[in-house]
Amino acid sequence: MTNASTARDGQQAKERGADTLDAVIIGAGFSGMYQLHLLRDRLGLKARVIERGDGVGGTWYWNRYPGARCDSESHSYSYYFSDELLKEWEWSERYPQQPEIVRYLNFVADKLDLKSDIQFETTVTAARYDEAANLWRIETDAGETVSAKYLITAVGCLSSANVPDIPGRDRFKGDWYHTGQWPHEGVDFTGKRVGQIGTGSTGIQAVPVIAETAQHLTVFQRTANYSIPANNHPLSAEFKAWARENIDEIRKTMHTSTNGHPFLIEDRKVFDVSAEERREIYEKAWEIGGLRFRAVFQDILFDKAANDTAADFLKSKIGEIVKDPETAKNLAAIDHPFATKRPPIDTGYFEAYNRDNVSLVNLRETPIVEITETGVKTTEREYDLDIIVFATGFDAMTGSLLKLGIVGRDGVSLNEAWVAGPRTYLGIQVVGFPNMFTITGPGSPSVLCNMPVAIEQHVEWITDCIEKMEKEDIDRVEPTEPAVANWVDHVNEVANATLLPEAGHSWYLGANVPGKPRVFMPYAGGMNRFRKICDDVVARGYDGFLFTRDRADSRTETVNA
Ligand code: N01
Repeated sequence: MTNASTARDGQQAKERGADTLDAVIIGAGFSGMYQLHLLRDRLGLKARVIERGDGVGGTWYWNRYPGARCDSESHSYSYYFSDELLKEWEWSERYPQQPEIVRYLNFVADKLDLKSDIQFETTVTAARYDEAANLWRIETDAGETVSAKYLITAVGCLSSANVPDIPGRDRFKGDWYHTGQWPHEGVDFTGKRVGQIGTGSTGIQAVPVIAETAQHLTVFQRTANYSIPANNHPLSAEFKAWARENIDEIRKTMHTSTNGHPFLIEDRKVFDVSAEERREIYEKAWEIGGLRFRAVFQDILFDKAANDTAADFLKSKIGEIVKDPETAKNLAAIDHPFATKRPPIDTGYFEAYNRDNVSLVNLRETPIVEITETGVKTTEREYDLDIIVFATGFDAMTGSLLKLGIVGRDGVSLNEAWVAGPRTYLGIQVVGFPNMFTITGPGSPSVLCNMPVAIEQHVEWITDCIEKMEKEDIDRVEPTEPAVANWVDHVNEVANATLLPEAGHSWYLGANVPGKPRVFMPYAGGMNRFRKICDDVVARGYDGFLFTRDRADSRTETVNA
């Protein structure tokens, strides 16, 4: 399989003692699995993945809520490092459902024999940098401490569930669930009065499915949201053959595109065309469905007037679909420009409100006061419920990292280092945390990109960096403070050049978690541009990174300045 497996017994690995690993990777989703494969099978290093769940899948292992489906098209939601894997796996639908993604990741894990080096059902409780030994000491809830030169976090951007601290939450006598911690055995809504809080991408997917069996579903909406039909459908034999035969072309498009999707953003601007033509373009994009809608004009995310045309079109669609005028009005009362929050795509979301057993509560008009023993109480009335579903999102991008108990040089924790918000260089490394790499960390395109594309780029970059270190006997790498400062400025600058910060309550800004610093976290400059920046950094001798080596006289020398 791939050139990666040829170096399984590579010599670069230093002997670091039988109980010391070269690398510990935290998390067995898309990123941790690929990182394990490259470190173990390409570099020949001793690497272990530590994973909380009892199986691979990461985000998709936990997010088993009704209707869970990816919004990247399945033929692009795959590893592209191996043609063999691509040819052997067949997706069944345009957008893959959660169980199929987990099956896919198990297929890859088995094919690459990854599970033997994944320690399941183990939670990392702390990771401390031991400066004298230049090792990370990783503690787990199994009571063991594992030591490794490299610590690589592959914990995903949307893995730390945000369950809002609504007064009375613990008093509720019925059952409640967060969509990101869904029971593996599923939840039976038959004949139940269900309340769902949250109408982000998750909530919008869950509503139509829960509505099918619940006696009644009450949706509590705080911020109204745009949604575009997924137009999901089974993939034809022709399409599957086309995808298999055009791997290079598809990969090239994904690597060239701004968001890592298998389509490019059109060059034309909104006001380059007449109002009539624009309407036709939007109509056609609505029919095609999915995130391609956002790509029909290049200035939707940059020019408010341009954005308004898309926003108005999408709001008008809500009015056309939803029969009850009051419900339609509340659903269309959207307060932010289109695509400034992650645009959900749906299967029958707005249509669900035409069912007799679905109703909407506009929390902007009647906010939740408390959760009672029997339901949810707003300023207007109490709703009796058997089940509450929290589709309330995540402590995104930093939450899962900060939970790991990471402590760097001089005893400074990551929580202390990021007290005013995350500061990284390229989303990959943090000052004061030598040899720690964060795959798709804050400051990288990650969530603004088709994730596997962002993940492959980061994992390959990290692997190349570690390979250099192992070949050249380098002991440490970490970024310089000026490089981090410049990068943080650049991340802000590119975000501020877009309309993205206008969604003031978005999780991109950390605004959904009380007390979290408001910092625009993902890199909005585009995946293609980011890839080039990372390549240029390497071409300039890892500009902005400091490599150091311990000498025999126990002094430390700088390998590059
Ligand atoms: O979370 P969200 P999500 N009282 O934060 C509401 C990815 N994803 O899980 O907007 C009442 O977007 C909150 O209201 P408001 C994707 O990147 C992908 O839906 O803060 N309401 C909002 O409506 C996505 O963006 C896929 O006012 C409260 C909702 O809960 C990301 O995951 C599928 C509340 C949270 O929306 C997160 O999506 C699913 C409170 N106290 C997810 N607190 C696909 O691939 C929060 N809310 C398709």
